[in-house]
Amino acid sequence: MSTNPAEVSVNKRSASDLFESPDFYNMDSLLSEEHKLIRSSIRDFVKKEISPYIEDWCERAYFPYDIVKKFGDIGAFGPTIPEQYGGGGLDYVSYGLIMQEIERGDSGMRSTASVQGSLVMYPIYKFGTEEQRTKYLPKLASGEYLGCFGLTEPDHGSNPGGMVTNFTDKGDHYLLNGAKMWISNSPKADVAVVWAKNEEGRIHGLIVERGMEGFSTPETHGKWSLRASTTGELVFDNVKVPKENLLPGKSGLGAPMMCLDSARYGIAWGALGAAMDCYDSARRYAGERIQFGKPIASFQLIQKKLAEMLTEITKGQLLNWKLGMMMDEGTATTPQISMAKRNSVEMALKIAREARQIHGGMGITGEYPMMRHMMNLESVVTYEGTHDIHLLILGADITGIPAFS
Ligand code: TGC
Ligand code: FAD
Repeated sequence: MSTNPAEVSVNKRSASDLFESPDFYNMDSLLSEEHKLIRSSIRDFVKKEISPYIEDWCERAYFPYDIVKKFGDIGAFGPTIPEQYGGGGLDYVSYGLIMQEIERGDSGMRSTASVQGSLVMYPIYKFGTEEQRTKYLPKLASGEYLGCFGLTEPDHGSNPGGMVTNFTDKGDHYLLNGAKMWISNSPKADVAVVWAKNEEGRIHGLIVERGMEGFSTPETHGKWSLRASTTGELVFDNVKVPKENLLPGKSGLGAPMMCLDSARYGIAWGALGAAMDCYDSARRYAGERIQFGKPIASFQLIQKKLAEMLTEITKGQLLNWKLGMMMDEGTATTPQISMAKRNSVEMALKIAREARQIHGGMGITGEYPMMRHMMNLESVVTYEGTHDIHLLILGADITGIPAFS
């Protein structure tokens, strides 16, 4: 234990969440009063309900199920879904800001929220019947139900079009067989939006409910990343799915890909939040940590790190804000979303590593957030399309030549 007063005060201060967001280009001038209010209420929520506990949850690989109801109460589920179905009726910049603030707290917590909103509520709203919307959306919005999204399979990750999970028409119901892997929220989910092929090999979405015979959700253990998020499989062994549970509005791979557009957009903002948290911690620590008789912030190499971090964060803020505008206009394209997701996650990973270095040895402890963010971001750089798949999406857009296979 150090006897250096400066070091002790750093350790004590880091026990509480002092986060202040960088805004070097006055991005706030581009936000409405409502945007700022939403952001500050989610930030306050994170400081009170997530930051004090997150290190402990992650150490114990514990998913705090209570957070589901709390997210429902603050409107974190389905912010862009119309209010008549329990959603927030908000724009995409609001959605982005909510994801940014939650992931600033922890990527696993953001996963819980973005899966529910973009990958469960969105397809039910977009492709579901009025009965499906009324039956599921209000309960998902309030947090009474937790949902998950099953696209990835053990042998089909980057190539979801190759999926083998399938259903056959049995007259009064469908019979569903197969398995999904790496599914966020699955062990605790009440409902799953599952993508499966019919007898003609066409992909459809089905709503599968916990309790249906032959449906199980084994948990995936041993993750060194997203430890406060619960991940598992979805196993379908001759599950009888009522015909009214098929999402009729769209079929083909394009249907789940549209959901991914919305979720990847949220991740672009979320990862920016994680980067801002690491930068903020590094900036504060550099001002307080004394070496060679001076704060380490007075050394040029530390200033270089901080200056480069702020530059990348500012570029990311501008990119995300502009993308939010295009999402609201309905003009954002999949490659544009890929660029923002890819940019944010790579930037956040680099910033987490640099910020960790600024904290020296202290940076490897749970007293500061960088190692947790860094480990979480290793999932974020892989899910919702890997870093290289997004590069190939951009490459195909630039050249007109898909290089996936
Ligand atoms: P490709 O031939 O390009 O397309 C097949 C059909 O789909 C259509 N399509 C889209 N439609 C609407 N919006 C989009 N964004 C679309 N992208 C594709 C396309 O027009 C075509 O339609 P049609 O009518 O001509 O058949 O498909 P491909 O098989 O070559 O694959 C392309 C590729 C590799 C880019 C794509 O499959 C991909 O993005 N792979 C990555 C998979 C992925 O992202 N998985 C994510 C799983 S969910 C998850 O990770 C959740 S983590 C949640 C959390 O915890 O936060
Ligand atoms: P693979 O597809 O096997 O890829 C392995 C490597 O090969 C990667 O580096 C990839 O970039 C590379 N590669 C693959 N194809 C190509 C190519 N054509 N050209 C060049 N390189 C290529 N999925 C869901 O459906 N729902 C969820 O809720 C969900 N949550 C997740 C939560 C966590 C914590 C994690 C880790 C994953 C989650 N996923 C979920 C799955 C996630 O989307 C996949 O892991 C991801 O799409 C990659 O698939 P894969 O792991 O099978 O890797």
